This record gives sequence, C-alpha cells and structure tokens, in this order.
Amino acid sequence: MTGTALRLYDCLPSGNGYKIRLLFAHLAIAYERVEVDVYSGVTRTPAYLAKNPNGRIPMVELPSGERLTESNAILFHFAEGTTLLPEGAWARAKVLEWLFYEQYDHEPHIAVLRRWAQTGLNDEQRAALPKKEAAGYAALAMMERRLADHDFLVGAAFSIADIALYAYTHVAGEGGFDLPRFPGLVRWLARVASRPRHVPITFPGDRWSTFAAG
Ligand SMILES: N[C@@H](CCC(=O)N[C@@H](CS)C(=O)NCC(=O)O)C(=O)O
Repeated sequence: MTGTALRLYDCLPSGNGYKIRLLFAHLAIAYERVEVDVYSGVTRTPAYLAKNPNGRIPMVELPSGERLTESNAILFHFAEGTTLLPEGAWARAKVLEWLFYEQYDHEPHIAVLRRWAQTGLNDEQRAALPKKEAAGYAALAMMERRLADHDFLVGAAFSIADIALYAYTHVAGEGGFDLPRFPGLVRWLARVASRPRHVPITFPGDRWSTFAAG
C-alpha cells in the first residue's frame, strides 16, 4: 500500500462505512480501504485512538495526513461541488436535515437491531427491544411519508441524503424490520440500487489491507 493515497478506515459490514464506499463509487474517487475489525477492540487501542480519538470507523486519511471522521461529515466534504450536494443554502440545509435525522432517529435503532440480530440478545437488550423496534418503525414511517410521492429525499435529484439513508435502510430486514409495509420506501431502495456505479454493501473496494494495532 502506498503512503500517498486517500485511505478509508472501514469495516465491511458497517453501514456507516458503506456510505463512504458508495459515495466514492458514485464519484469514481480512488482510495485504499483499511479494514478495521471493530469487534476485536482494535479501535480502542492507543494506535487507533492516536488517529481517531473517538475510536470509530469510518475515517478518511488524506495524503496530507489530515483525517476526517463521522460518516455524514465525510459525505458532505467529498460531495462538495458535485451533483450529490445541491447548491443553495436552503437545499443544502434540507440535505443536512436528513443527515442529522439519520444519526439521531434512524441509525441508533435500525443499525443497532441489525447488530443485535447478528450477536444475539443479552437480558438488557431483550428488555430494550420493543422500544427500539417501535423507534425503528417510526423512522421508516417518516421516510415513507416523503417517499410515497417523491423519487428522492431532497428535491428531484439523487443526493448524499439518499446515500446516508440507504446504507442502513436497505439492510433493515436483517434487524427484523418488515420493509414491504413501506411501498414508497421499497420503490426508492430499488431506484437507488439501480443507479449507474452503484455497489453493494459487500463490495470491499479495489485495494484494501487490514489495520493492525502493532
Ligand atoms: N456517528 C458515527 C458512528 C460510527 C460508528 O458507530 N462506527 C462503529 C461501526 S458502525 C464503530 O466504529 N464501532 C467501534 C467502536 O465503537 O469501538 C458515524 O456516523 O461515523
């Protein structure tokens, strides 16, 4: 791996990481992906915390050595000047509206239930399940209210709002959510997946290595 490429610290099953893989595919941005096993504790080692004090993926590292974290901040940065981020303060704020919504009302329920389905539930999680499920369905219903009669989340064009929300929504079924209850949302999922340059969540990138805490 060269020392000068744009790097993405990522974890293949992560929807937050997938947002960036999908963005880079749409924008044909070349990068090297560094696979970080977030379930091994490596993100909390001094070597990783020196790069990201918040101990999480995704993170991009520029050839200059500068780093940017938070999936939706990364989307916002790289979409600047492209069709994936509309011009004008109002339209951009409408994109941010969805990005903040995704982080507060959507991802903490939809992504977490997907993870719990992979690991199995402890007693605390079992007790929290009904509230999490209800909050997840409320998040999907909110999306349905927009997508019942619109092709995309903001304006008439595909944007990083769609990328941010697609990432965990398209795998919500893995967390037990019944997506066919939301027909507009299901049509939107198909619309996003059929776009040229789309890649699936399993796409590991063209060049990748594994992060080792050393
Ligand atoms: N708000 C963050 C959330 C990132 C996040 O939760 N990353 C998880 C994987 S999906 C992670 O790195 N977990 C490892 C850890 O917490 O040690 C974002 O959108 O980037």
